[in-house]
Amino acid sequence: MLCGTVACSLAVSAQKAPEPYGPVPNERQKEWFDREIIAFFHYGINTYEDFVNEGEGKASTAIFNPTALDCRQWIRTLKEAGIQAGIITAKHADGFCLWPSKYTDYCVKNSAWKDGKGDVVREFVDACSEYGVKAGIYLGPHDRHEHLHPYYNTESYKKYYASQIEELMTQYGPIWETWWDGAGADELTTPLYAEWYKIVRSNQPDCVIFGTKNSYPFADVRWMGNEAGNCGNPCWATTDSICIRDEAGHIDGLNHGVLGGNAYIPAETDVSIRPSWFYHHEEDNQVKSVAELFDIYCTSVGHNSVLLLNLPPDRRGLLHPADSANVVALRKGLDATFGNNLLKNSKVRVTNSRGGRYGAKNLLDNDPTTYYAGRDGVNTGEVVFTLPRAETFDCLMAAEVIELGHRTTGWAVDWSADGKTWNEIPEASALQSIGHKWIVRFEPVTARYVRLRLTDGLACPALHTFGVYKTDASLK
Ligand code: IPT
Repeated sequence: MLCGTVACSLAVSAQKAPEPYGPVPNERQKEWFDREIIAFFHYGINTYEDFVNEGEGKASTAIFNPTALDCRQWIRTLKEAGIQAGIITAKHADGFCLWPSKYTDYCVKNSAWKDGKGDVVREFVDACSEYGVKAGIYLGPHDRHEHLHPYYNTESYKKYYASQIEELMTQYGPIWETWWDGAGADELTTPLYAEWYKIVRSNQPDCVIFGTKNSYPFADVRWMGNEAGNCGNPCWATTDSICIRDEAGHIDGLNHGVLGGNAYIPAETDVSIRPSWFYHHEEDNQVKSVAELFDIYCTSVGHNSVLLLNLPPDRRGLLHPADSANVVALRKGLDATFGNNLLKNSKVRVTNSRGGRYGAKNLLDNDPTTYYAGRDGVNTGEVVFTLPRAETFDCLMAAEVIELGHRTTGWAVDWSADGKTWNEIPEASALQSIGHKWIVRFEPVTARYVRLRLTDGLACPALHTFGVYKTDASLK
């Protein structure tokens, strides 16, 4: 059709994609977000000491002697649990290296394991590549073993760490994430990290960097402020690049992020499936239950974050069956719950419609590449869903188009039996951030009508998913 009128050209331009608002994710951050759960493997010399999680760097290398180490078993578990990335502690704070580093004797080459010929990092990256899982590396910046040397100073340590990160970034194939723990690392200054950053970025352009404290200027992703899985509500992916450096004084910058912050540095949620970071058989009966893992999933992945879940291998060098069973059961329960959006066959009515390809039906099609958007300059609106019949649900999920930035800043969800009298869901009555995924759980309600109210925003709404769900019994 030829279209020469003003009205027609307006209609066409109204169907253009919304412009991004504020800071937006880079390619690394987008891919990181979509993986949702990453496994953390705390494994090393601490595993072979009695109840040590932060070794002093004095334990003898001889004690590192797994009897049945099999990284393929770890990664098979990830596959079963639908986890697509893993990070291994190549060197924790004790300084013991899981690979035969040229630059130290404090490593596997002086252990009894495989007569000193083994390389755990190699076995790990090989297993990851065999199963199509992304491999990440934690090279602890803090190193107590090096501190024991009389000639320790940060200048010599800079070179030592640089040589080691270079070994790991150049000899082990693609490294998908690297983790700069802030624990015990206060003396390591930003200029030191600047040197190390160059080595990571030049060798591994796609590597996501977890940074905090003094490594923060190089971070793709931030710490979220606690190790209990509790991301703030709200939890913005944007932060203020200054305040985040001081964890003690500005914990909110980590846990909540900063609305309108000048940098896009989303929160990563590190939490262990056991009380400790390293394996201790005394904790075999304290493995987090499926219900606890689901709680954590909802307050991490469901709070606009990525869950970095620690599964510490045992002294054999294998994942304990209790850990594996629960993480696999979590995945089954997640699929059973979120695989069934009870709104899927609803009629959808919307007050703020951009039109064209951006209709609100896109919220229900389970396709993150299609989305609902409002008109430019109209930042609020309502979407009402009429279900074919009343359904009972106890959970809801919304997802924004993260490429377009944080847009909606106030939202709520109501239900109705008759489409006239509306009831607030108390837990969903004054929500703020959405981002990659926002999940809310509540007492079950039975309703034929559901209303999503977008009450505040920085730009017109752009969401690719909205749903209500019934939590699978296996997660309770
Ligand atoms: C805490 C560090 O201070 C922080 O920078 C980050 O690395 C975090 O660990 C990772 O969990 S210290 C910890 C004892 C809370």
